[in-house]
Amino acid sequence: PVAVKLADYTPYPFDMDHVELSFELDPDATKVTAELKVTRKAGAGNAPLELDGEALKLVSVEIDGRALTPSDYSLTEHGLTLADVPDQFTLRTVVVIAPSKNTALSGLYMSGGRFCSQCESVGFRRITYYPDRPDVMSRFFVTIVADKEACPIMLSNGTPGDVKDAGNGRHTITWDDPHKKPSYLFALCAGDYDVYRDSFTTMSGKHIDLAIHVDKGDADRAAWAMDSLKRSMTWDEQTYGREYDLGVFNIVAVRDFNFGAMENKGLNVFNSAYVLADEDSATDADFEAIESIVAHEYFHNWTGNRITCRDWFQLCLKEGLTVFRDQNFSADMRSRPVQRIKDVIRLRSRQFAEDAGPLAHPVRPDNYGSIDNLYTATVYEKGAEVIGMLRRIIGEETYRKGMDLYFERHDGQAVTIEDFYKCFEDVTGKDFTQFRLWYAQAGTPRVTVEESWDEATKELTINLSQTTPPTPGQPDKKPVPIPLELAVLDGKGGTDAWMTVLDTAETTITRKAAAGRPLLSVNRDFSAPVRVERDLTRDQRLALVVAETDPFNQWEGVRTLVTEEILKLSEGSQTRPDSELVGAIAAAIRNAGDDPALAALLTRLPEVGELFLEREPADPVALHSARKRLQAALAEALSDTVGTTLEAPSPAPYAPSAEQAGVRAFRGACINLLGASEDKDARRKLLVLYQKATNMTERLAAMRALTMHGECPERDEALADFETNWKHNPIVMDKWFAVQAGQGTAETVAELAAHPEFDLKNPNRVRSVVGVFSTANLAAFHAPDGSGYRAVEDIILKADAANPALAARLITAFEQWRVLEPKAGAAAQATLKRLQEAKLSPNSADIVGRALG
Ligand code: DPP
Ligand code: ZN
Repeated sequence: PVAVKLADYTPYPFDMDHVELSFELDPDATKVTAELKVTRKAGAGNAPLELDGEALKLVSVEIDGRALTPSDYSLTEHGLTLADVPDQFTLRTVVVIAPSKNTALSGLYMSGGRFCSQCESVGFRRITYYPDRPDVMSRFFVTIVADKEACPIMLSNGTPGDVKDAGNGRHTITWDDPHKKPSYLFALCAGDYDVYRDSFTTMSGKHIDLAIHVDKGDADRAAWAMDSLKRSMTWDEQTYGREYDLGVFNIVAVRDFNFGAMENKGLNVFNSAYVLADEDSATDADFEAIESIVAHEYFHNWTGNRITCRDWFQLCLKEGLTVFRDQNFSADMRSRPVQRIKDVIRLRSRQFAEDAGPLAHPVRPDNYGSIDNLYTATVYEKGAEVIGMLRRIIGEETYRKGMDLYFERHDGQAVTIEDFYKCFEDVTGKDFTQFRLWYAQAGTPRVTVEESWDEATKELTINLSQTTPPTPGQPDKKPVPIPLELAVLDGKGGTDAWMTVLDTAETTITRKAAAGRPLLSVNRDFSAPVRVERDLTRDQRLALVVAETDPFNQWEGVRTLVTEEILKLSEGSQTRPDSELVGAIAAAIRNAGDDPALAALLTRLPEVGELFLEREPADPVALHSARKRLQAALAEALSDTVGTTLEAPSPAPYAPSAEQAGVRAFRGACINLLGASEDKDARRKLLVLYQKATNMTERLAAMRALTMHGECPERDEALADFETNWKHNPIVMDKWFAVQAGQGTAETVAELAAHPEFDLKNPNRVRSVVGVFSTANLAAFHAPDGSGYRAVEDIILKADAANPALAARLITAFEQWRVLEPKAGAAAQATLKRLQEAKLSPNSADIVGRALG
């Protein structure tokens, strides 16, 4: 594919401020009529009218009621161009599309027999001819005509008019969205749903009707999503002063969806996995994910919809900012330190890996081959970290002032990162040019910390330096401003904390201590998304963990210790886990008992993928085995705690509260330790835990722990029982597939792919097998004989033919081939080369090409 470049941006030469769309819904042949009021912009010369369009059957084109003939326009597979058009006119096009044949899940398609749409980024051009770019904003009027029986409910953006009879068993409705919006925020859903309804009164007293549309029989399972929505609405009022701006807010859950969810104006469409939950069918992690995704999409109403992106290079303008907002919402709903740790785990395992490989790109890229491939951990997660650093540097109050100015100045506009930062420059009087390097430079900065102590002056001298490694197309990097929260600790709870912004390559700080040599705590609360390198001995690290007063860094200290231990075990410089270290970690876990959610996180060992970044070449098989040995040692050291924890009953009656979830998280961590335990009785205990579980969190934990033991009758019994009980619930069955893909071998993948319920057309199902296997079961995926790659190659090829966005995402699992031990590395490279030879979609070809480099 030809790269699109940020530097080539030019404004669209026409305004299109009024759009009337009419849909005559039919799965095989939907007629779409579009009436666009077009006005040439002043100074736009005699530019032609260029409209995007893909996979459309053009029926007619009219200008101001006059029919055009094919000689009046040029039609290609990418769009429609009209060379000579007046300065002001109405364009009317009629096209026919086939939602039932749309397997790409972009544009208008069918899911579960209902109509649904997904337009971000460029799906609208698969609905009608249109300038499908975010800087063209229009007021949309949408008329839907559909069969009364098949589609009793017809939804689009904005405010609904009355439903009227349309003859022949059909009915019709017109939706009016008063807020101008780009085409990617358009949505249409129609079909037969059960509806969970509620309402909300905004801070200025406006009444909003809320509704969540789900599969028949599922309405009760939308209660948590609704509760999350109302809490999100309140939070955005209280935290950002943002009120909802329409009389209705609709959510539709669909089973077949490429994203997690989509923030269409007034009509959010969700992957049903992020809507439906109850104690019996969903885990605490599911409840937590629903809460955060509902919030994320709702928060987009202001950061994304009211103010949108000028072009797709600015994607982080809405995504990074909105992730930052949803992370803070979750922190306020739950525990701030626990939320921070989880966010950092996610950042490290996905974004740091991306930043270190061939797909590395800046938070705001300056070119792309395929826009679908830009929805990355870097844009989302690192984009959120950058906003977090901004807030840390200027302080919460000033951050809020800058955001207020941003909302006031740019409401109704499509803007850039520069526009956003101009607001912060205006409220602070500071220059953010250097700070914006965070948007332009790829790669994770490394901060090296060295310290020396002068006993005579009682001064600790701290030397800080930074470098950012080269990334594709960016050999040399400049220093970025890194806000580092630091503290010296006296070991008795005394903490002298401050923040330093490291904005040069190197700096030296001295800090006076009252008494003896203090311990230095660095990057507290993970104040910057960097890798901190410190040359400390194991004993120094242990002392730091004990003295630490920042919960994040306490966890971080334990993580560093276990990481070093796993590396030693994997390299053979040590054969057995060091019992002193294991004892110290077990003690830290027991001491954290009053915060079980934190204790659960301390019990978690870094995943193999996180360890890739620590050593090159990475040997996933050796790392996996080392990790297992350490986990078994920990299970033994904590066997009493595990026993007493699991003998106690699970909290009852069940509530998805943060408090109960914390208790269950630690119970889950104990169940997981039983999965690693070499105790002969562990499997039997796990089967009993599985059978007696009163909620999905513990039931699933027990089943997963059983699969950690490999093939055994107890595992088979649990898997068979689970399948029997849940075979009619696809969201729960995704877990059944995922648990097996997460532990098994290439053969397991082949078996799962041959299962009658495996469905290549359903992204959740494909991801629960191929996605989980290739990102969470790295020892098997990167097997040196290439068997793991062969297991997924064919599935990826088949998926690509139907759904390129899905396939391209799956291929990113190969991005680390260069850091792998030679055998696996060669097999991965060979697989990528075979994929390159195959006829791939542009999306997948883009990833393969960049991965091979
Ligand atoms: N639906 C995706 C998200 O909210 C893309 N906007 O992140
Ligand atoms: Zn988003």
